[in-house]
Amino acid sequence: TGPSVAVVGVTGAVGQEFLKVISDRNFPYRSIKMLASSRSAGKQLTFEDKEYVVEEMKDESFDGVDIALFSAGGGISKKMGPIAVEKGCIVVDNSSAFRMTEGVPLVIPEVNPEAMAHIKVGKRQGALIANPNCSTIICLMAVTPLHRHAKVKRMVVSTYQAASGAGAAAMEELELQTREVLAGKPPTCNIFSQQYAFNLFSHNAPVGENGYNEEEMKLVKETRKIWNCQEVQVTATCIRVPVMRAHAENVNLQFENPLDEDTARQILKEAAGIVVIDDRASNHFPTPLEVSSKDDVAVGRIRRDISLNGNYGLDIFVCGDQIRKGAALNAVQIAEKLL
Ligand code: 11C
Repeated sequence: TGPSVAVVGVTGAVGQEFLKVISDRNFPYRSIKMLASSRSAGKQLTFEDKEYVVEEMKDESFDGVDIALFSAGGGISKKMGPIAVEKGCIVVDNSSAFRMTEGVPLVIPEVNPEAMAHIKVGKRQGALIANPNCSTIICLMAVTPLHRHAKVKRMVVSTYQAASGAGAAAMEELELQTREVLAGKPPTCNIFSQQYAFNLFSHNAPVGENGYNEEEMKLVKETRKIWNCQEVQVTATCIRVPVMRAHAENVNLQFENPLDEDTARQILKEAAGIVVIDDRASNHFPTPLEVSSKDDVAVGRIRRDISLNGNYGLDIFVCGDQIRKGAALNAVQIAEKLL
């Protein structure tokens, strides 16, 4: 019983996490295909005590597949996503290829499951569902419960993003550079053009004409689509920090309606997928390390924005595992909702 599943990009950081999450959550599947590029084809892998051979992805790979979890980059998604859909497969795509395409739901299951309510598995009716960018998922997990209560008017996001967002090779480069710098050697810069270890820099995404990089614009555009709220004002500054796999974000919020910090803390404590870590006395707040490999997004530093009169503004600090809730877990939760 259960759907037949394909994992596309199975040898990558997110691909590997798809398998972990499927196993951890006992996601019911009838069969599972391990797909990748020709470079990885033929590799052996063990999953839930069974041996699999990684197959080179071809058009026929999707014959009879009910759900395909894609994380092999935007180019592969653009090329192979529509082919899979044509064959009756539901594609949950982790890339940015279709996020802003009209008619493609952009879903965080705790936030807007209604956007994909019309898509059902088992009917052999293909469909695309997009997984939002990791920074957007982590931000909106924390902000949406507050938005539902007091309506966000303006949001200022400052991110501190981990190496994992740039893939397994970036994580390896961070480790290698750290060793090199400690040994007094020049750091190897293959993935990023500058020293990453013991440093931080503006996110590596291309910078557009308005001075914002693509990562920042994703926060702006994806928030509006997910909330179905074009009028929300969003600005963002995205920074890459030498952390392995969890993103941190400071979010400054301005509301239309009043929301005091105690009520906000209570709302967040009751929100699905959120853990509140907000201990002022011992200065204990969320850290990337504490949320690494965890499902929940952590929120702390919940405080009234003193630059505004009354209870119309809050600052919060959010941390979430980039590979898990920022990518693989969110996609598998989407697949669970489809069942
Ligand atoms: C990062 N969020 O942390 C990026 C990477 O649109 O899926 C993922 C880019 C995307 O660097």
